[in-house]
Order: sequence, then structure tokens, then C-alpha cells
Amino acid sequence: MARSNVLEVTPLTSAIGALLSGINLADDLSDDLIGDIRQALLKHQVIFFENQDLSPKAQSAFAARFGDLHVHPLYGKVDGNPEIMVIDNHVDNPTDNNFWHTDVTFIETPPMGAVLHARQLPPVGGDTMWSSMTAAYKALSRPMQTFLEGLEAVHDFAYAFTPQGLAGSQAGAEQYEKARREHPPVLHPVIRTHPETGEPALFVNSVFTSRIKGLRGEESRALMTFLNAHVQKPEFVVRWRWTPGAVAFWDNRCTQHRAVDDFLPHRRVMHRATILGDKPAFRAAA
Ligand SMILES: O=C(O)CCC(=O)C(=O)O
Ligand SMILES: [Fe+2]
Repeated sequence: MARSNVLEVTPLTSAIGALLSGINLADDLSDDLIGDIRQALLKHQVIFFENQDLSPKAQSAFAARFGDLHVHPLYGKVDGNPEIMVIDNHVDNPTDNNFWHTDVTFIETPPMGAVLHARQLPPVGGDTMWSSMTAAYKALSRPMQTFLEGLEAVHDFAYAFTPQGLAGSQAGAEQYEKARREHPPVLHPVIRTHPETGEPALFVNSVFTSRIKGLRGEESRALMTFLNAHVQKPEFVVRWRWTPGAVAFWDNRCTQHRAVDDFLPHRRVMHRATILGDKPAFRAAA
């Protein structure tokens, strides 16, 4: 089994992101090493590994060390390995991930994280950015934090996914309707407490959050416009330039991310394993 004293952690910004080296994710990793990776994830929110030769089976085995895996209701999968979602972008299927979002917040228990592996890259471009939602929370004024802490927001599958928007994907009308019926809107706290670190994090996003409960429509829209702009501030963000075989592992409970849509007409293929999480909790009263 691989030992844990080889892991080297290099932070990429002061708010978010670190490069981990000295580890091969396809190995049979010890519980200690998995524990070290989890600690690095909790501290840096998104961690990167380079030059990983990771089959879909090895990728899902690694991700499953952190929790049960989610199977996406719409996106394409690797044949025989439904836990590995395929993001295959080319001229007939441009990325739809070029908006800031947190993954799959339209379910009661959104993912704790995801492991994304670069399979085929364009010669240049196709970076991915992550933003720290604990840093975004901390940068708000105390009165704004207090106001947001009492609120819940609606996260809605149908707000994000429309039949027209799926033109380039493999999902047909019937699959869409079934997925929509199975995913009614859910409520999550606007500020959630991270279940492992106890830190407060902003938990609304431009893709799935349709409105803030209890506010008038125009109030909700104005507040979401402000928050959706706030989360993009460069002080909270790391931008990752992919290299062949690189892996990103992010904590989906306290980050947002977006793909940079600048690589067409080249093709870009990524594999994602998505790890289920717990039900987001309000900030405990101090
Ligand atoms: O393609 C990317 O860089 C990111 C895609 C994405 O949003 C995801 O894998 O969850
Ligand atoms: Fe995503």
C-alpha cells in the first residue's frame, strides 16, 4: 500500500487550491493517505494531481473512498461504468458548464465533492476556475451575513435544464421528462455550515438557485444578481490550466466552479466521478 509521507502540498492561492504531488491515484492507497488527501481537500477546497493514468474503474474506486457515488440523471456515462460521467465538448456539443455553479444542488443531499480527470485536451484553453464560498461569505459585511443566515433558497433542476438546452447532449425528451418529474425543487440554507470544518459558506449559485424563499420576486432577483457577481471576485478564485491526465478534486460544499469556453473548434473530454454528500445545514446559533 502507498504510504502517506510522500504527499507534497503546494498552495496555489491564499484562498483556494493546492497541487498535491508524489501520489498515484490508481494505487491501492492506505487509509492514512486517504485521510491526508481529505485533510488537504478540507483545507484547500480544490486539490490537483498531475499525470494520473486513471481508468474509469480506478477513478470511481478512488472517488468511492470518500463516499457513495452519484449517477447523473441526464449527462452521458462511460459504457459499463455509470458512475463516471462524460463531458465531451466539441463543435456540436459546446460546454454548458461556462456559468458559475455548484454541482447537483437540485437534490436534497448535494454532492460533497467531485473528481474530474482530463482525458483529451485542446492545444490551449479549456481551463476551469473554482471559487471559495467560505472566502465569499467572509468578505460580506456582518449585517449582510446576518440577513443571509436566516434565509433559504429554492434549487431547481428545471431552472437549469431545459429540453432546448440539451440539444447537443445524448438525453432525449423522454429521459428529460422523467428526470424532471423525479427532481422537484428543493430548499437549502443560503448560508450552510460545512459539516466537517464547521465553517459558514455561501450556498446559492446562478445555475440552480431559482429564488430566495420569502423575498418578493424583485428582491430575490436583485439579491441573487449581487451574490452571483460577488462569488466571481478574483480574490476567491483559482484558475487551473489542465495538463494531460491531470485530476481536480473539489469540495462541492464550499466552492463553485465554471469551465472556460474558449477552446472550440477543438475537442475536450473530461470524466467526472461525483461523491454524494449530506443535507446542507443552517449555521448553528453561536
Ligand atoms: O468541464 C469543466 O471544466 C468543468 C465541468 C463541470 O462543471 C463539472 O465537471 O462539474
Ligand atoms: Fe460542474
